[in-house]
Amino acid sequence: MSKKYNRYTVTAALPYANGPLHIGHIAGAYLPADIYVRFQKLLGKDVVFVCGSDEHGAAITLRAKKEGINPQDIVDKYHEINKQAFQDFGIQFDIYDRTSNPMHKETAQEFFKQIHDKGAFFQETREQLYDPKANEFLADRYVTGECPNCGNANADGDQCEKCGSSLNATDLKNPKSSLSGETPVLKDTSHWYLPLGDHEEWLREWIEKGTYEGSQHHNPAEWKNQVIGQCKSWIDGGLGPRAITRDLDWGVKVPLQGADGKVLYVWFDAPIGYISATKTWAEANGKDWEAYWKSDDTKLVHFIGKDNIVFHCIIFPVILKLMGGYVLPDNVPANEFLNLEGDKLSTRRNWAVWLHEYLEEFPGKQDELRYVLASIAPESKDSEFTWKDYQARVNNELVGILGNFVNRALVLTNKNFEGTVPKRGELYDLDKQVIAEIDAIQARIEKNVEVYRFREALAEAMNLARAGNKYLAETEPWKLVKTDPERVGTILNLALQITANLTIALEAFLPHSAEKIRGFVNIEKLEWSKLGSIELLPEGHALSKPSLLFSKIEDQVIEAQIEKLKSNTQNTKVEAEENQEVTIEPAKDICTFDDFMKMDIRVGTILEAEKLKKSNKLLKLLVDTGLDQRTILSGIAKHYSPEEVIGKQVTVLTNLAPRKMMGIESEGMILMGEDSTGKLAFVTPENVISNGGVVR
Ligand code: B3M
Ligand code: ZN
Repeated sequence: MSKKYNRYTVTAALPYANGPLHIGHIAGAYLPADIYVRFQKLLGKDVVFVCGSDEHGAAITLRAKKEGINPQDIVDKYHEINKQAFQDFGIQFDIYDRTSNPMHKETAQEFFKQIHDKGAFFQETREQLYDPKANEFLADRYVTGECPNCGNANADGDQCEKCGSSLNATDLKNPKSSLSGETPVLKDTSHWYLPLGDHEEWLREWIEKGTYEGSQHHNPAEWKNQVIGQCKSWIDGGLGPRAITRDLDWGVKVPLQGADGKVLYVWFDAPIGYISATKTWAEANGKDWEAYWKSDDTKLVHFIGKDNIVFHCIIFPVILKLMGGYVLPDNVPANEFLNLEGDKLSTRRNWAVWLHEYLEEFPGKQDELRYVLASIAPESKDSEFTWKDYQARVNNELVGILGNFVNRALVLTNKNFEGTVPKRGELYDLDKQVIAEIDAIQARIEKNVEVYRFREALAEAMNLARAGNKYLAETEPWKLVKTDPERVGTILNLALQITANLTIALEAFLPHSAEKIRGFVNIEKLEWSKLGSIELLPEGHALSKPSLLFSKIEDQVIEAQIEKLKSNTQNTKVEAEENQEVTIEPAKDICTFDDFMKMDIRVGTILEAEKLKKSNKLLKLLVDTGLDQRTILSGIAKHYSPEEVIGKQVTVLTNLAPRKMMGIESEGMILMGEDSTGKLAFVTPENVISNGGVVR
């Protein structure tokens, strides 16, 4: 089912203006969004690309308290730093707004007031955590403590950075106030609540079947498994009422009498920031903002990281439905997490590659980082950035494949045909083969971009350069110059057509390089529809002098970055683990090949996951083993939350005799590696393969 859309509203998660951006933010949401928007604009679509600073919430006020300045100074500082970094990196938002703007406050208050006046909230006085020393109620990030789901000792009051689950501050074990370090006490306070449970039925229909208000809204098969899985897990777990106001003095004031000292919960107001930003953009560009949020021929796509799924797939859709007349997202292609050099990226521990620092230390190398992050993006599972891999991809792929091809095509033409496109003569098999490659590239890229598979789409674009290199290697024009100049002309004509095609194929991914190559072949930006043509450069067309597209990254540059990372971070966690005494379990008796062959070990995918009320060790999993879908109980609940494992490919011993635990039949075993320090890890295939793949 592909609905007809005339307009696109694309949003990227509003980064908190309490710190700089790192490569995890870029790979998680902003680069995929930018590629998708550039692509749609290449196709001539009507698109608005919206983002901006998320400037409220405890994440901001905490930072302000720590730095001894007021929240407005914090957001002013980081709004500018982040806005500039996005711009310098080439993320082309149509507007980069901020939620401290009056337009946003007005819009958020209007949303709250309208929904409140419909009676959709209820007000209640409940016990909240209160810091007796700081004399303040503790919202969300003002509290840290042990995550009840995964045991992370540093979970925030509203969200656990480790397992992504969303929490209420009172859920935390051994809570500590981030203001004074004191143990908070419980104290009564009144707030407004959104009874999410009232919306369970339509939310479940919308998530599982893609239907909404009686018609087909979108195709759930186009949504990522981990997004659907996390939402189902949330809905199955019971959608409790959600407090949507807070006792804070920084934020959007609650627009009601008797609500002094109360502001809107940041996750109520922030997503409305997409709408207020669209309003501001529309005003400045003579557009009708409502067309981008209220016409059902508008495709709304939210680009986010997996820790924001519940807010974009459950809470914000409920708010939009309660407002009435707004479109719901056609897709929320959330990415998983990017890790860095074997550890999680962390602002707190300064274990990060900061975007603004990269841009300073690698001037003019935006596309190198775009290429590497797009190539390793955590689209279906967490992935890893290492500086060694960055160097290898730049040197072997950008320099070795793309740069090398473009350079050879241009240098040979400049040298043998005075820098003009030569005549194309008779075509032989090798020519026809490469022409077929050129012709096929458009569909290959399109089908991947439309389903948010940007890694594959970029690989397809690079395959055009690979095909060009292969063509030159097989035809060897440099050997024919003296004996058959006409043949050389034909070969270089086609090589130059490939070069011009690369400017279209790469535009959405490597816009700076596409522009440089356009300069080399002396053409303007070409429409997407021209991709695949071998008539882009007419005979006699004058080329420009080429220069090197990319330069190699030297070892010492990488070594310096790794040193910098290590010296920057206070990563005691890794040091502590490294110092822990590791003992090795004694080897077991020899088993025969026949013994091993009795075990039927398969690759499978975890479709659903939930905690068991009566056990803090077991997770109940629904696993697609390729043979079937089955329930397996796994003793990993202390190490992983349900949200973390959904969508993960795992190794399953499928013919283990079924056994009943906690009254539930468990059919098989998920294979895990566990060392003597108790550290646990899944045994997963290196690449995604089909479920049912046999482990031999
Ligand atoms: N400010 C990003 C985060 O959780 C959060 C996104 C808001 S999107 C409306 O870091
Ligand atoms: Zn957790």
